[in-house]
Amino acid sequence: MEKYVFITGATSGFGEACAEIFAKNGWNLILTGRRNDRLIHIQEKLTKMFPIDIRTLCFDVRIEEDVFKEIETLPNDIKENIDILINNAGLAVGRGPIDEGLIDDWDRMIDTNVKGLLYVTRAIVPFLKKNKKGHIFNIGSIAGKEVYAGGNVYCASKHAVDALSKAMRIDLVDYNIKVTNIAPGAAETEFSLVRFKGDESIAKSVYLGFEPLVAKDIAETIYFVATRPAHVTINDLTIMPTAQASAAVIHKN
Ligand code: NDP
Ligand code: 8X3
Repeated sequence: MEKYVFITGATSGFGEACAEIFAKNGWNLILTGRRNDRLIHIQEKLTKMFPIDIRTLCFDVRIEEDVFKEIETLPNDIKENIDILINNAGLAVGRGPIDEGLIDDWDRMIDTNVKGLLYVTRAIVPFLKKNKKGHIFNIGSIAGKEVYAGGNVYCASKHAVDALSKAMRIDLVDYNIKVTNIAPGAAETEFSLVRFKGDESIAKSVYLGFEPLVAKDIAETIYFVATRPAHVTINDLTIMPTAQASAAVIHKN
């Protein structure tokens, strides 16, 4: 198979799990993130297991110049064969009332979850458009459908992703490009460790007393959506742990 899947935030969580499932099914990969050691490790591991081509690009999605410069380094025949873009890189930083929020935390979330997603999309869409086909997955969140106490700016950034998914779908429908918004509930990845700035005990406590989603649950769903027939598109999916009824309601034992 010639086709490539371009994944942002492939160094852990959902992005890494997507790399694994697409690799297992014979897709070539372009893996991106800031932690180059992890990118190389995943590249080496999957290349040993599956007969596919894997490229890695190490960049911070917040730095516009680096996003375009790094993507430009890919050979033309690879860029032209990108079929799927998974806009997954993202994070929450901090959780608390609006009047106590740290401006730097807000900037990190908006710059990564909204502006970074836009930069990568702007760099990749011309190749999909030229092929008159492609599929963009935007990883939103239940936080992009609802708001919850202390979630203010993270929720706003994911509401922006939700809006962008709808807008992209309209802008790209004439080019046969599918756009799917994926909105997960609580999933145990490195997400809470990042949100609580490395505090492992708070991060672990988020998932106590119920069975959260794991990264593979999201990756399997994305793979299912990506492999529907050409005339079928799934626009939006909210995926929750069974114990979670809404952003703020989780049944805990
Ligand atoms: P992880 O923390 O495990 O993964 C986040 C990924 O994003 C990492 O690979 C990280 O790579 C990358 N990333 C973060 N900031 C940047 C940046 N500035 N530039 C490039 N890459 C970056 O968390 P998840 O897998 O859980 O999160 C993936 C997505 O899913 C996020 O958008 C998150 O908001 C969303 N989400 C998560 C949920 C959850 O409960 N876990 C639920 C709903 C949505 P690196 O550090 O190497 O740059
Ligand atoms: C991550 C899920 O509920 O912490 O997007 O916002 S939540």
